[in-house]
Amino acid sequence: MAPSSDYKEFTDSLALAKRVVVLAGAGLSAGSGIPTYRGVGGLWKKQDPKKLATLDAFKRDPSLVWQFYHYRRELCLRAQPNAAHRALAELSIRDTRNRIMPSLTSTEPPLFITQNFDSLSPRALNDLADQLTSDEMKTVQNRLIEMHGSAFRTVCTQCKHVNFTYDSPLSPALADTSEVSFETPRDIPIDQLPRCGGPEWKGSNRYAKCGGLLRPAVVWFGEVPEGLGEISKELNWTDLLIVVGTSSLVYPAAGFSKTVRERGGKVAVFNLEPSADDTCDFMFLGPCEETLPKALG
Ligand code: BJW
Ligand code: ZN
Repeated sequence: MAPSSDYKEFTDSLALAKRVVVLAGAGLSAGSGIPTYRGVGGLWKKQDPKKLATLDAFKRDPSLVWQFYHYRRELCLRAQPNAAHRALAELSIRDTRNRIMPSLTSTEPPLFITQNFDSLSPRALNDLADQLTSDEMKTVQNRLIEMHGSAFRTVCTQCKHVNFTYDSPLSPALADTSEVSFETPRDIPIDQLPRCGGPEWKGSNRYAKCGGLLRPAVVWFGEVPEGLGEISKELNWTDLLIVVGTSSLVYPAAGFSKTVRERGGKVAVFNLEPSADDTCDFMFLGPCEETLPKALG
Protein backbone atom coordinates (compact mmCIF):
# COMPACT_ATOMS: atom_id res chain seq x y z
CA MET A 1 0.00 0.00 0.00
CA ALA A 2 1.28 3.49 -0.84
CA PRO A 3 2.32 5.50 2.23
CA SER A 4 -0.12 8.07 3.53
CA SER A 5 0.72 11.77 3.49
CA ASP A 6 -2.30 12.72 5.54
CA TYR A 7 -1.25 14.90 8.48
CA LYS A 8 -4.38 14.11 10.52
CA GLU A 9 -3.82 10.38 10.15
CA PHE A 10 -0.19 10.85 11.28
CA THR A 11 -1.22 12.94 14.30
CA ASP A 12 -3.67 10.20 15.32
CA SER A 13 -0.94 7.54 15.10
CA LEU A 14 1.39 9.76 17.12
CA ALA A 15 -1.25 10.28 19.78
CA LEU A 16 -1.78 6.51 20.09
CA ALA A 17 1.91 5.60 20.14
CA LYS A 18 3.36 4.74 23.52
CA ARG A 19 6.93 4.40 22.32
CA VAL A 20 8.19 6.88 19.77
CA VAL A 21 11.68 6.89 18.28
CA VAL A 22 13.12 9.63 16.08
CA LEU A 23 15.95 8.93 13.64
CA ALA A 24 17.49 12.04 12.13
CA GLY A 25 20.03 12.54 9.35
CA ALA A 26 21.79 15.38 7.59
CA GLY A 27 18.59 16.69 5.95
CA LEU A 28 17.43 17.84 9.41
CA SER A 29 20.24 20.40 9.46
CA ALA A 30 20.18 21.31 5.77
CA GLY A 31 17.83 24.21 6.53
CA SER A 32 20.48 25.50 8.98
CA GLY A 33 23.06 25.66 6.18
CA ILE A 34 24.98 22.47 7.02
CA PRO A 35 25.70 20.53 3.81
CA THR A 36 24.38 16.98 3.54
CA TYR A 37 26.66 14.12 2.46
CA ARG A 38 25.11 12.61 -0.64
CA GLY A 39 22.59 15.06 -2.07
CA VAL A 40 23.14 18.04 -4.38
CA GLY A 41 26.14 19.96 -2.98
CA GLY A 42 26.75 17.02 -0.60
CA LEU A 43 30.17 16.64 1.03
CA TRP A 44 30.86 13.21 -0.41
CA LYS A 45 30.17 14.56 -3.92
CA LYS A 46 33.25 16.78 -3.59
CA GLN A 47 35.41 14.84 -1.14
CA ASP A 48 36.38 11.19 -0.98
CA PRO A 49 35.18 9.80 2.37
CA LYS A 50 37.93 7.15 2.30
CA LYS A 51 40.51 9.95 2.48
CA LEU A 52 38.74 11.83 5.28
CA ALA A 53 36.31 9.70 7.28
CA THR A 54 38.20 6.52 8.18
CA LEU A 55 40.73 5.70 10.88
CA ASP A 56 43.24 4.76 8.18
CA ALA A 57 42.88 8.21 6.64
CA PHE A 58 43.51 9.82 10.03
CA LYS A 59 46.58 7.67 10.65
CA ARG A 60 47.91 8.45 7.18
CA ASP A 61 47.29 12.21 7.26
CA PRO A 62 46.03 13.61 10.58
CA SER A 63 46.81 17.15 9.42
CA LEU A 64 44.42 16.87 6.44
CA VAL A 65 41.69 15.20 8.50
CA TRP A 66 41.95 17.80 11.29
CA GLN A 67 41.67 20.66 8.78
CA PHE A 68 38.54 19.02 7.35
CA TYR A 69 36.95 18.68 10.80
CA HIS A 70 38.01 22.12 11.98
CA TYR A 71 36.37 23.72 8.97
CA ARG A 72 33.12 21.76 9.48
CA ARG A 73 33.15 22.38 13.23
CA GLU A 74 33.26 26.13 12.56
CA LEU A 75 30.30 25.79 10.19
CA CYS A 76 28.31 24.00 12.91
CA LEU A 77 29.25 26.65 15.49
CA ARG A 78 27.92 29.42 13.27
CA ALA A 79 24.68 27.52 12.44
CA GLN A 80 21.45 27.84 14.39
CA PRO A 81 18.79 25.18 15.03
CA ASN A 82 15.93 25.46 12.53
CA ALA A 83 12.17 24.94 12.85
CA ALA A 84 12.54 21.15 12.45
CA HIS A 85 15.08 20.90 15.32
CA ARG A 86 12.71 23.00 17.44
CA ALA A 87 9.66 20.88 16.58
CA LEU A 88 11.52 17.69 17.56
CA ALA A 89 12.81 19.26 20.78
CA GLU A 90 9.23 20.25 21.65
CA LEU A 91 8.11 16.69 20.98
CA SER A 92 10.69 15.41 23.47
CA ILE A 93 9.73 17.76 26.26
CA ARG A 94 5.99 17.59 25.74
CA ASP A 95 6.17 13.85 26.05
CA THR A 96 8.12 14.08 29.28
CA ARG A 97 5.19 15.94 30.76
CA ASN A 98 2.73 13.50 29.18
CA ARG A 99 0.94 16.37 27.57
CA ILE A 100 0.88 15.05 24.04
CA MET A 101 0.92 11.29 24.60
CA PRO A 102 -2.09 9.69 26.22
CA SER A 103 0.15 6.92 27.54
CA LEU A 104 0.02 6.96 31.32
CA THR A 105 2.35 4.02 31.67
CA SER A 106 5.37 5.76 30.25
CA THR A 107 6.76 9.16 31.12
CA GLU A 108 9.83 8.59 29.02
CA PRO A 109 10.36 10.98 26.14
CA PRO A 110 10.96 9.57 22.66
CA LEU A 111 14.39 8.13 22.04
CA PHE A 112 15.99 10.71 19.78
CA ILE A 113 18.70 9.18 17.60
CA THR A 114 20.64 11.57 15.44
CA GLN A 115 23.32 10.64 12.95
CA ASN A 116 24.34 14.30 12.89
CA PHE A 117 27.44 15.53 14.71
CA ASP A 118 26.53 19.22 14.60
CA SER A 119 25.06 19.63 18.14
CA LEU A 120 22.01 21.43 16.73
CA SER A 121 19.52 19.00 18.31
CA PRO A 122 21.10 19.21 21.79
CA ARG A 123 21.19 23.00 21.39
CA ALA A 124 17.49 23.09 20.43
CA LEU A 125 16.72 21.07 23.57
CA ASN A 126 18.81 23.38 25.74
CA ASP A 127 16.86 26.32 24.35
CA LEU A 128 13.79 24.84 26.10
CA ALA A 129 15.55 24.49 29.46
CA ASP A 130 13.41 27.16 31.13
CA GLN A 131 10.30 24.97 30.61
CA LEU A 132 11.73 22.00 32.54
CA THR A 133 13.19 21.20 35.92
CA SER A 134 16.86 20.24 35.77
CA ASP A 135 15.95 16.59 36.44
CA GLU A 136 13.47 16.60 33.55
CA MET A 137 16.09 18.16 31.31
CA LYS A 138 18.57 15.43 32.26
CA THR A 139 15.96 12.78 31.40
CA VAL A 140 15.40 14.33 27.98
CA GLN A 141 19.13 14.76 27.32
CA ASN A 142 19.76 11.14 28.27
CA ARG A 143 17.31 10.10 25.59
CA LEU A 144 19.34 11.79 22.86
CA ILE A 145 21.92 9.60 21.14
CA GLU A 146 24.43 11.14 18.72
CA MET A 147 25.13 7.79 17.11
CA HIS A 148 27.87 9.06 14.78
CA GLY A 149 29.55 11.12 17.49
CA SER A 150 29.98 14.85 17.90
CA ALA A 151 32.09 17.52 16.20
CA PHE A 152 32.56 19.00 19.66
CA ARG A 153 34.00 15.95 21.38
CA THR A 154 37.57 14.76 21.07
CA VAL A 155 39.16 11.55 22.23
CA CYS A 156 42.84 11.13 23.01
CA THR A 157 44.49 8.47 20.85
CA GLN A 158 46.75 7.60 23.82
CA CYS A 159 44.88 7.86 27.13
CA LYS A 160 41.35 7.74 25.58
CA HIS A 161 40.25 10.77 27.61
CA VAL A 162 37.10 12.27 26.09
CA ASN A 163 36.56 16.01 26.16
CA PHE A 164 33.62 18.17 25.07
CA THR A 165 34.13 21.81 24.12
CA TYR A 166 32.66 24.50 21.91
CA ASP A 167 36.05 26.31 22.00
CA SER A 168 37.63 26.91 18.63
CA PRO A 169 40.23 26.46 17.22
CA LEU A 170 41.33 23.36 19.08
CA SER A 171 44.94 24.26 18.32
CA PRO A 172 46.38 27.61 17.13
CA ALA A 173 47.66 26.04 13.91
CA LEU A 174 44.08 25.31 12.80
CA ALA A 175 42.99 28.93 13.28
CA ASP A 176 43.02 30.03 9.66
CA THR A 177 41.53 26.90 8.12
CA SER A 178 38.57 27.88 5.96
CA GLU A 179 36.85 25.86 3.24
CA VAL A 180 39.25 27.34 0.70
CA SER A 181 42.34 26.52 2.74
CA PHE A 182 40.93 23.08 3.51
CA GLU A 183 40.76 22.39 -0.21
CA THR A 184 44.45 23.30 -0.50
CA PRO A 185 45.48 21.94 2.89
CA ARG A 186 48.70 22.85 4.64
CA ASP A 187 50.98 20.25 6.12
CA ILE A 188 50.59 21.03 9.82
CA PRO A 189 53.28 19.28 11.93
CA ILE A 190 51.72 16.65 14.15
CA ASP A 191 52.82 18.37 17.36
CA GLN A 192 50.80 21.44 16.34
CA LEU A 193 47.54 19.49 15.94
CA PRO A 194 45.09 19.30 18.90
CA ARG A 195 46.80 17.55 21.82
CA CYS A 196 45.50 16.04 25.03
CA GLY A 197 45.43 18.19 28.14
CA GLY A 198 44.28 15.18 30.18
CA PRO A 199 41.21 15.09 32.38
CA GLU A 200 40.99 17.71 35.08
CA TRP A 201 41.42 15.29 37.94
CA LYS A 202 41.46 16.92 41.29
CA GLY A 203 44.26 15.56 43.44
CA SER A 204 45.92 13.66 40.64
CA ASN A 205 47.98 14.69 37.69
CA ARG A 206 48.27 11.20 36.31
CA TYR A 207 47.31 12.29 32.81
CA ALA A 208 48.10 15.97 33.16
CA LYS A 209 50.98 15.85 30.73
CA CYS A 210 49.54 13.21 28.41
CA GLY A 211 49.96 15.39 25.33
CA GLY A 212 48.69 12.59 23.06
CA LEU A 213 47.25 13.38 19.64
CA LEU A 214 43.50 14.01 19.83
CA ARG A 215 41.08 12.77 17.21
CA PRO A 216 37.54 13.99 16.57
CA ALA A 217 35.10 11.76 18.51
CA VAL A 218 33.09 11.00 15.40
CA VAL A 219 32.20 7.58 14.03
CA TRP A 220 34.08 6.84 10.86
CA PHE A 221 33.31 4.09 8.36
CA GLY A 222 34.21 0.73 9.83
CA GLU A 223 33.80 1.97 13.42
CA VAL A 224 30.97 0.96 15.72
CA PRO A 225 28.25 3.61 16.18
CA GLU A 226 27.38 4.80 19.68
CA GLY A 227 24.38 3.71 21.75
CA LEU A 228 23.60 0.60 19.71
CA GLY A 229 22.63 -1.45 22.80
CA GLU A 230 19.98 1.01 23.88
CA ILE A 231 18.82 1.56 20.30
CA SER A 232 18.30 -2.11 19.49
CA LYS A 233 16.45 -2.69 22.76
CA GLU A 234 14.15 0.25 22.07
CA LEU A 235 13.45 -0.72 18.45
CA ASN A 236 11.89 -3.96 19.72
CA TRP A 237 8.87 -2.12 21.10
CA THR A 238 8.74 1.05 19.01
CA ASP A 239 5.19 1.92 17.91
CA LEU A 240 6.23 4.79 15.69
CA LEU A 241 9.59 5.59 14.12
CA ILE A 242 9.92 9.12 12.73
CA VAL A 243 12.70 9.18 10.12
CA VAL A 244 13.88 12.67 9.20
CA GLY A 245 16.25 13.74 6.41
CA THR A 246 18.37 10.65 5.94
CA SER A 247 19.17 8.87 2.68
CA SER A 248 19.01 5.58 4.63
CA LEU A 249 22.10 4.31 2.86
CA VAL A 250 24.44 4.04 5.84
CA TYR A 251 24.15 1.04 8.15
CA PRO A 252 23.23 0.21 10.82
CA ALA A 253 20.83 3.22 10.91
CA ALA A 254 19.54 2.31 7.44
CA GLY A 255 18.12 -0.91 8.89
CA PHE A 256 16.11 0.62 11.76
CA SER A 257 12.84 1.10 9.81
CA LYS A 258 12.85 -2.50 8.66
CA THR A 259 13.30 -3.69 12.26
CA VAL A 260 10.42 -1.53 13.50
CA ARG A 261 8.08 -2.62 10.71
CA GLU A 262 8.95 -6.29 11.22
CA ARG A 263 7.90 -5.93 14.87
CA GLY A 264 4.60 -4.28 13.94
CA GLY A 265 5.51 -0.61 14.45
CA LYS A 266 4.82 2.20 12.01
CA VAL A 267 7.36 4.30 10.14
CA ALA A 268 6.92 7.93 9.08
CA VAL A 269 9.46 9.44 6.68
CA PHE A 270 10.08 13.18 6.33
CA ASN A 271 12.39 13.85 3.39
CA LEU A 272 12.84 16.19 0.44
CA GLU A 273 12.43 13.24 -1.87
CA PRO A 274 11.67 9.50 -1.65
CA SER A 275 14.66 7.81 0.01
CA ALA A 276 15.73 4.19 0.41
CA ASP A 277 13.09 4.07 3.19
CA ASP A 278 10.17 4.06 0.76
CA THR A 279 8.47 1.08 2.41
CA CYS A 280 6.85 3.13 5.13
CA ASP A 281 3.42 4.01 6.50
CA PHE A 282 3.66 7.80 6.15
CA MET A 283 5.72 9.89 3.79
CA PHE A 284 5.84 13.67 3.91
CA LEU A 285 7.88 15.06 1.05
CA GLY A 286 9.37 18.56 1.29
CA PRO A 287 11.82 20.45 3.49
CA CYS A 288 11.45 19.01 7.00
CA GLU A 289 11.73 22.50 8.47
CA GLU A 290 8.27 23.00 6.90
CA THR A 291 6.67 19.54 7.12
CA LEU A 292 7.72 18.62 10.69
CA PRO A 293 6.30 21.70 12.46
CA LYS A 294 3.07 21.05 10.57
CA ALA A 295 2.98 17.39 11.61
CA LEU A 296 4.09 17.85 15.22
CA GLY A 297 2.72 21.31 15.98
C1 BJW B 1 16.19 16.74 3.41
C2 BJW B 1 16.40 18.10 3.39
C3 BJW B 1 15.45 18.85 4.03
C4 BJW B 1 17.99 17.26 2.34
N1 BJW B 1 14.41 18.26 4.61
N2 BJW B 1 15.14 16.17 3.99
C5 BJW B 1 27.70 -2.88 2.69
C6 BJW B 1 26.44 -3.18 3.18
C7 BJW B 1 26.04 -2.80 4.44
C8 BJW B 1 26.88 -2.09 5.25
C9 BJW B 1 28.13 -1.79 4.78
C10 BJW B 1 28.53 -2.17 3.53
N3 BJW B 1 29.81 -1.72 3.34
C11 BJW B 1 30.20 -1.05 4.44
C12 BJW B 1 29.19 -1.09 5.32
C13 BJW B 1 29.16 -0.46 6.65
C14 BJW B 1 29.11 1.05 6.56
C15 BJW B 1 28.03 1.47 5.57
O1 BJW B 1 26.85 1.50 5.86
N4 BJW B 1 28.42 1.86 4.37
C16 BJW B 1 27.45 2.22 3.34
C17 BJW B 1 27.91 3.49 2.65
C18 BJW B 1 27.24 1.03 2.43
N5 BJW B 1 28.75 1.49 7.89
C19 BJW B 1 29.66 1.66 8.82
O2 BJW B 1 30.85 1.51 8.61
C20 BJW B 1 29.16 2.03 10.20
N6 BJW B 1 29.69 1.14 11.15
C21 BJW B 1 29.42 -0.17 11.12
O3 BJW B 1 28.68 -0.68 10.29
O4 BJW B 1 30.04 -0.87 12.12
C22 BJW B 1 29.88 -2.28 12.15
C23 BJW B 1 28.93 -2.65 13.22
C24 BJW B 1 27.61 -2.24 13.18
C25 BJW B 1 26.74 -2.65 14.17
C26 BJW B 1 27.19 -3.43 15.18
C27 BJW B 1 28.52 -3.82 15.24
C28 BJW B 1 29.38 -3.44 14.23
C29 BJW B 1 29.64 3.43 10.60
C30 BJW B 1 29.04 4.49 9.75
C31 BJW B 1 29.68 5.83 10.08
C32 BJW B 1 29.15 6.93 9.21
N7 BJW B 1 29.95 8.09 9.40
C33 BJW B 1 29.54 9.32 8.72
C34 BJW B 1 30.60 10.42 8.98
C35 BJW B 1 30.46 11.01 10.40
C36 BJW B 1 31.47 12.04 10.69
C37 BJW B 1 31.49 13.16 9.68
O5 BJW B 1 30.48 13.82 9.44
O6 BJW B 1 32.54 13.40 9.10
O7 BJW B 1 28.24 9.70 9.18
S1 BJW B 1 29.33 9.11 6.96
C38 BJW B 1 27.89 10.13 6.85
O8 BJW B 1 26.75 9.33 6.46
C39 BJW B 1 27.62 10.62 8.27
C40 BJW B 1 26.13 10.52 8.33
O9 BJW B 1 25.68 10.50 9.66
C41 BJW B 1 25.82 9.28 7.56
C42 BJW B 1 24.41 9.21 7.04
O10 BJW B 1 24.15 10.24 6.14
P1 BJW B 1 22.71 10.91 6.08
O11 BJW B 1 22.45 11.60 7.36
O12 BJW B 1 21.72 9.92 5.65
O13 BJW B 1 22.94 12.05 4.97
P2 BJW B 1 22.78 11.96 3.38
O14 BJW B 1 23.49 13.11 2.82
O15 BJW B 1 23.14 10.64 2.87
O16 BJW B 1 21.22 12.13 3.15
C43 BJW B 1 20.57 13.37 3.43
C44 BJW B 1 19.08 13.16 3.17
O17 BJW B 1 18.41 14.35 3.57
C45 BJW B 1 18.72 12.93 1.70
O18 BJW B 1 17.81 11.83 1.63
C46 BJW B 1 18.02 14.22 1.27
O19 BJW B 1 16.97 14.00 0.34
C47 BJW B 1 17.46 14.70 2.58
N8 BJW B 1 17.29 16.14 2.71
N9 BJW B 1 17.59 18.32 2.66
C48 BJW B 1 14.32 16.88 4.53
N10 BJW B 1 15.57 20.20 4.04
ZN1 ZN C 1 45.57 11.77 26.59
